[in-house]
Amino acid sequence: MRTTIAITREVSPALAGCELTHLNRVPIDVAKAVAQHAEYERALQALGCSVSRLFSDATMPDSVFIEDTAVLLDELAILTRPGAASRRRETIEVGAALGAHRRVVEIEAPGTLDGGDVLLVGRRMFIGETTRTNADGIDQVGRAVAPFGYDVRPVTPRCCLHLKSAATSLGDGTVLVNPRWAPVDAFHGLDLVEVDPDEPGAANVVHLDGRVLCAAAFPRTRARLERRGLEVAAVDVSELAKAEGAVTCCSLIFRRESDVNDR
Ligand code: CIR
Repeated sequence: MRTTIAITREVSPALAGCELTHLNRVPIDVAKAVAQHAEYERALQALGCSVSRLFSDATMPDSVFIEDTAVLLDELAILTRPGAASRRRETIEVGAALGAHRRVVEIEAPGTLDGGDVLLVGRRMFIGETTRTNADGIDQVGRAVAPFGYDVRPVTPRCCLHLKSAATSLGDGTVLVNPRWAPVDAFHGLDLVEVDPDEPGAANVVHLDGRVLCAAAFPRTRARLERRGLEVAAVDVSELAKAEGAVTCCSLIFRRESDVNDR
């Protein structure tokens, strides 16, 4: 049986001191966030993932959003240099954990990259140039992945933190998008599914082998996905959303190396 690994990271006791870009700061119930995060991990297990959780502490308020610290490909792992200076120390333990699974390459200064800006659709790798990810970071990714045939395409999302706030893959060349935030012209040739207009944040979903995990806050978009025949589970991540996080941000999902090599 193939093994899919999901690495998650504890909710920091300092979550309330998180970075915020597009949201106003409101009180966050950290205990509730911890409980929601545990539910999220159970949902990943229900999708077939083997979940492994890294520790956190009060020095890294945003550590639960582990997606931003790395990009996992079958061939290698890219350890990012997060755009927010407060988040850079998060990569230390993530790099150590990933070394057991992949060759690890690191983004170097002056490059910056957040994993939330990297959207892989087949061999097309769209990378958002945002407040977190700069052109140098994108160039470094391009050089690292060129030997494996990935086609890196820089794009510019609008009005949101990361590219994957605006668009995520549903597999088979299909992308869930908020057309007001996503660079839809760049997605020419792909099959686009739009979020419900009343749910602008709904484009961020985890897709795994034909099944989808979405935030419970977006029932109308969920219904759209179900009408397309997708099996969709929902998880309440309301406290994490107050820290500008969504469902992809809370895990690094990848195939076990031996399964990759078995193809
Ligand atoms: C931050 O601003 O870095 C965190 N408060 C939220 C990060 C969310 N990450 C993601 O969407 N990939």
